[in-house]
Amino acid sequence: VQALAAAFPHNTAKPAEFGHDSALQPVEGQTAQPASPDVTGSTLTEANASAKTGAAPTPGENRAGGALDRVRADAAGRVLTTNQGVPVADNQNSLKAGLRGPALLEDFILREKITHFDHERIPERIVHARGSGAHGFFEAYDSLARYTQAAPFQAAGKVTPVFVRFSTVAGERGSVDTPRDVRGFAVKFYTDEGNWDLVGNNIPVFFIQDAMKFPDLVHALKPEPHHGMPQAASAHDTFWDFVSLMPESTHMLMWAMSDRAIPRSYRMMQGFGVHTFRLVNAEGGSHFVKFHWSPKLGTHSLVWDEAAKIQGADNDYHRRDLWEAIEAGEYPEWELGLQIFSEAQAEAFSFDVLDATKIVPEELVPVTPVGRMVLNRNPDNFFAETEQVAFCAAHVIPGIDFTNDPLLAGRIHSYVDTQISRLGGPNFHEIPINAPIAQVHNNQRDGLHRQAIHRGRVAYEPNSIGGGCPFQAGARGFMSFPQPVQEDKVRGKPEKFADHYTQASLFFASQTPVEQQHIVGAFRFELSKVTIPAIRERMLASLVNVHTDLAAQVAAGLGMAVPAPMPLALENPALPEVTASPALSLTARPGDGGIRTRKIALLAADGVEGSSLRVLQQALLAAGAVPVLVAPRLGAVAASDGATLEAVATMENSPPVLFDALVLPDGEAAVATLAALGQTNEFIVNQYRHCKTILALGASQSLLVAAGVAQQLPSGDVDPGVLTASANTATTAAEVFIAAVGQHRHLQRDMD
Ligand code: HDE
Repeated sequence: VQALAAAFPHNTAKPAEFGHDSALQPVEGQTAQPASPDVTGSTLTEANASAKTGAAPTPGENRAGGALDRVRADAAGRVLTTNQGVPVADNQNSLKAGLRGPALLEDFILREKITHFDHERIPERIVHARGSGAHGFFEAYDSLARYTQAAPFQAAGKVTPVFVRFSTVAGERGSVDTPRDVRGFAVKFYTDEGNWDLVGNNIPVFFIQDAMKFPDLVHALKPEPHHGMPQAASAHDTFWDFVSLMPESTHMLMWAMSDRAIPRSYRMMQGFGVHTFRLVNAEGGSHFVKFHWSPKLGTHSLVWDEAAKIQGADNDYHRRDLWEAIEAGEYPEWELGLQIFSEAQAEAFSFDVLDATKIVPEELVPVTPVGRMVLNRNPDNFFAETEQVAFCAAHVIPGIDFTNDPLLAGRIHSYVDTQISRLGGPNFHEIPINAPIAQVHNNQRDGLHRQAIHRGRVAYEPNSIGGGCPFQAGARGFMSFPQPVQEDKVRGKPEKFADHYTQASLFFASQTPVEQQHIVGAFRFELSKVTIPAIRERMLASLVNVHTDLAAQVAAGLGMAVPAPMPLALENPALPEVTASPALSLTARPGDGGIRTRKIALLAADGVEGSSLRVLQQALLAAGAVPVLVAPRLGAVAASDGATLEAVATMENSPPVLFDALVLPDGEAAVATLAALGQTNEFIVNQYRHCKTILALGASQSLLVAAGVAQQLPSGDVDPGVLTASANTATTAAEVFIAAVGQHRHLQRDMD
């Protein structure tokens, strides 16, 4: 550590790094070049194996950090220089012939600065352009050696560093965080045996079965090419034209129209590997596997009206949420679960496991928890890390292998190919965020932006001059599972792929009534934006095959009759093993009912009853929530007891959709001020419509009445999310309020 600290720049802002007044700081002017790309010695030996490969690291420690520290730059206390390290005397004025004279071509400082600036942007990802990333680690619960030799699963407690990027799919890099869309869930494991990327989504199936259709899908989904609209939205003609002609997309559409596509937070959504992969053990034995990530906080979503409004209130809603949670030390955590099954089992299933439009129901193959992932560090630089990270479905390690899923096959090609143009050449694996912590030695050379300085004259194999190095790993290396293949070359699909509806129906049938209503609402919204009636009708004809009620309710919303069902590609599909799977409902994973990191608005104005608000504030803080005092203006709010409260947000800059729950204050004067503001009504009405918890203290109950909010549900039952209390019972009220917020939403109230 001392050698590292002496040699490399440091980041003062982060714990466990080297502050600039540290004794370990390099001497001013001293050349501080990394001596070798290897932190603990140039070769992997028995002696340094543990330190290098992470056999027994401390939980929470991120070994990728060491590699990245070498390139982290910190200008604190440093002089401004050119890219050649030449100190710059004047960063305000270009070089001119006389104060009012022409600028001189000779001004290499100006030209370097402008030229670099001109090239600051790189192409955005063709899909998943908008995303947010974080560092963390994966920790295995137990050895899975009987199934796989994959490095992260070799011992209980083994820790592997990860970098994760969450994303939306359709929108451009600067688009919003809360459109209705699939979310990417890409995990890069920096394992002892090289990088393994599990490039998944928050939905376990996909729109298409064959990579051949991917460019068509994306062209249909992206803004229409003639006018570039709509941004980050599937609610338009070309998308629905395509999917209504592709019945294989129906199952995925059910998920995409469900609340899964509008998560409350990246921290509150599942992730899936989607394809069936293979686990291979040291003896060469193979099992099929499906990967599942489940969030510790439970799966929670927005409601559509709220998601749409958040697009205006905070474009960076999910990015901010992830960033703030990690900065606050509220590290998001997921459990990795595996569905492991044999090829013989797979043969017997009513569906084909090579078809990415199908799930393996959990009732058929249970999900076994095998480890946890914790994200505990924000990137230092968005571009260097989150933007330049290059995930690739082809990045597998010994012990993980592909199957013949034809969608996966196309992905194995696509990711490296796209990085070559996005990141400007074939050496993007050397960009620090992409570089493995396992050593890289091969005979690939040169290309744009080569970083490594290869020594010696040997760049071929076999060789004798270099002692035969680098040499093949043989049985220790990656060996493809020797699956026998002897077939005719064909373009086509196996028969089971043609069953487009059984699992779409299974999904719909497995939802709660409220979730079903949300799916109906989403189809209505999206199809109402379709301008060509024939497309709407075709889609309805497809939905009839999923569920007649679904089709009827969507048709009613569109003012259309239910058409005849779309003809089936497969008349008599195999009988499904299960017809309802509770695990498919978001309610299956409620979390622990806690309210950690939930944002709660406490409205206030001068004259507010201070003690009850403070009780609430303290109770919420103690429960790990984020109480935010919101007032008509920033700064001091004079409470009626003479105390001063500090408003950190205004009703103008922090609209109601940014909060998970609302507290209305006691105090006649404050309530009178709030009653006169239109925003107060919006706060109450939005929180109510979005099924959140509202607590009205004392005099503010009149605000509820004014907003037309009842404490009774239409069913006559008491609404558990509309609470009132007198200021002196604030302590008890806080407990009830916290329990109610822990419900996430009171969907009994669901209305619109
Ligand atoms: Fe991707 N996908 N994809 N995809 N995908 C990309 O790679 C592609 C698919 C996924 O945060 C691209 O680096 C093809 C399924 C994620 O950087 C590109 C096919 C799943 C991300 C690409 C698929 C995914 C991408 C664009 C069908 C879930 C973002 C930029 C054959 C299992 C990764 C890039 C990040 C990104 C190709 C289908 C997940 C073009 C050809 C299915 C999470 O290479």
